[in-house]
Amino acid sequence: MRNRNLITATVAVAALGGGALVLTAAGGGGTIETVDFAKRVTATQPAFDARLAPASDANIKEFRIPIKDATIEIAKGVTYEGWTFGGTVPGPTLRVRVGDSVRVTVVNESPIPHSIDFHAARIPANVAYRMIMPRDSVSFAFLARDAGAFMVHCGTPPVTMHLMQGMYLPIIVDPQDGWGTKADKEFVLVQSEFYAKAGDSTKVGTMLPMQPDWQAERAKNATYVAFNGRAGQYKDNPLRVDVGDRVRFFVVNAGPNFDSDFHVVGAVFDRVYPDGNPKHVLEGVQTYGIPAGGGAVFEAVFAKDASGEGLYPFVTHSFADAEKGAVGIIQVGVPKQFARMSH
Ligand SMILES: [Cu+2]
Repeated sequence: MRNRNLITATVAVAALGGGALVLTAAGGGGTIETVDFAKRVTATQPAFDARLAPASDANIKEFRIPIKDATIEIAKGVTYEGWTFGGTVPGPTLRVRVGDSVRVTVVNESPIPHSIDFHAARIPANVAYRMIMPRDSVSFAFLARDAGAFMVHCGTPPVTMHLMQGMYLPIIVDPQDGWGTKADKEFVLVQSEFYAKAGDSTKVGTMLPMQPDWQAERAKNATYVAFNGRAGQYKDNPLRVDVGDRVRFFVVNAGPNFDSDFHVVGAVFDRVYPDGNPKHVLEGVQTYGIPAGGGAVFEAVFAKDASGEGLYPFVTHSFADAEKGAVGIIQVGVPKQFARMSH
C-alpha cells in the first residue's frame, strides 16, 4: 500500500491560511491536503458545477465541512429552505484514493442537531456518526479501503427529513492504480428527490421558499427529482464534452426513497462499475440501476463514428422521475443546431 507508514506518522498540520486548500509536507515525504469547505464552495449558478478534477497526490486528506442552513434553488426559480453540508445541495464532492488516510471535521453551524455518515468508511458508527449538537463538532479519521462512488449523509432521525432537506454529498474513492482507462472528462451526478409544498401563502405577492411536505414524503410522492440538487438544470446548461472523449460519470443516488436507473439516450456504456468497484466491471450496458444509498461509475465514449457530435440526454429511465426533473443533456462537440429531441 502506498506510503502506508505515513498514515500513522506524527504529522504537523499548518494553520489554515486564507485559502481553502493547503498542502503540507508530512514526515517521511508524504503530504497532507487540507480543504476547508467553508472557504471552497461549489458553484451552483448557472448550474451546479459537475466537473471533477483529479485527486491530489497527498496521502493524507483532511476535510472541514460546515453544516449550515441555506436557501437553495431546487428547480428553476423555485427556492427551498434547505439544511446543507457546506452551503450547497448536494454538498461538496470529496475525492480521495484507496490507501489515503481521510480526516474529517464536521462543524454544526445550524440551530439543530445533525450528524454525518460516510458509506466509504469502516468505522464504529456510534463514535464517528454521533449526534453533533449546535456549535459542536466531530472529528474522526478512516483509511480509504474501497474504491467507488459513495454516499455521505446526515443520519440524525428522522433520517428521511434530513435527507429531503438536502444533507448529502458524494465521496469518490479512486482505485490505487486508477480506473484502467484514461478519461478525458469526469462528472459527478447525485440523484435525489425533493418533497416540497408552497410556503406561507398568507403573504400575498411574495415569492416565498417552498417548505418540506412530510405527507408527500411518507407517500413517496416526490415534487422534484434532480441531478445535483436542481430539477432539469443540465437541460439549460448541458455537460460539455468533445468528440472522441471518454467520459466517466460518478453517480450517487442519495434517494431518500427512489432507485436511479441511469441511462444515456444515444449511447451505450462502454463500462459500468457497480458500486464503483473496478473488480465488478460490466461492459456494453444500456441502463444500470443504483439503489438509494448506492453509487456506480459509468464510462461512455463519444467517438466520431458512434455517439459523435450531438446531444445526448441522461436520465433515470424510471420516467416518472425523469419527468420530475431527473434529466439533463450531454453536449458532444458543437452541434450545428439543437435538433428537436423526443426526451
Ligand atoms: Cu441533519
